[in-house]
Amino acid sequence: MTKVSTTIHAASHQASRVFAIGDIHGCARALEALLAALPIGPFDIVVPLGDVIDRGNDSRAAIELLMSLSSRCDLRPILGNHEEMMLDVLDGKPPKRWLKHGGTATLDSYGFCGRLDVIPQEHIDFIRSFSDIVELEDHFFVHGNYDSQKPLSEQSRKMMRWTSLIDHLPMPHQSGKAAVVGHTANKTGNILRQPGLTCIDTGCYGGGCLTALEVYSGEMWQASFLGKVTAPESFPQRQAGA
Ligand SMILES: [Mn+2]
Repeated sequence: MTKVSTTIHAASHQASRVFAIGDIHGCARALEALLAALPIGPFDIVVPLGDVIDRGNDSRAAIELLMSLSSRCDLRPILGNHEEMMLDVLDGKPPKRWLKHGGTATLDSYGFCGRLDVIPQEHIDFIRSFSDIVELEDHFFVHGNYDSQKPLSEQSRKMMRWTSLIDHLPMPHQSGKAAVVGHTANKTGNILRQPGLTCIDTGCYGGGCLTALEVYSGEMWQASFLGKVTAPESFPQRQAGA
């Protein structure tokens, strides 16, 4: 069943912002630099869009960074297809598919030497707490994709976490809410913006960068794999409209 975490964001609350963060994929150095640059306050909502783990060199540290972030904002992580594969293996499914998709890097970051219990239970509990969808008053957040004609509570696992925007570029959702997604990487660093849909996966693992977007202002922060941050004032096209 779809786990929708519904939060009605109080738009009148001036102190509250909503930051979405793209696919981290174990790039802990980029995440650490990005989090240090973001002006996150205790009333702000932060939505990592999933695929925190796999492929990059430090999934363990990426998970730890998010766990500590949860004490200083309203953190609402989304489950990606990579977390789904990890949890499937922890639940007893064969590991072949996960290992083939970057799971070995995650296991290495935990010092795996044959036993899955090297992964701390609190990390597993944290990942199990991730939502399929986070729904606010005017936006919703999902890892990869959606069926525009189905209610958010009826989206399929395959659509939410596995379907690329290259295979299915959806129309605006029937709810009228704007979607913010990751999963389909654009390694040029450009985010995809079209009516009702924004994709901020800029492929940090594999030559791109890690993007954070404040959804109301459109302000964007990006961190390179090595942690060099570009802040909103450095994006001239945004300053012009400010
Ligand atoms: Mn993905």
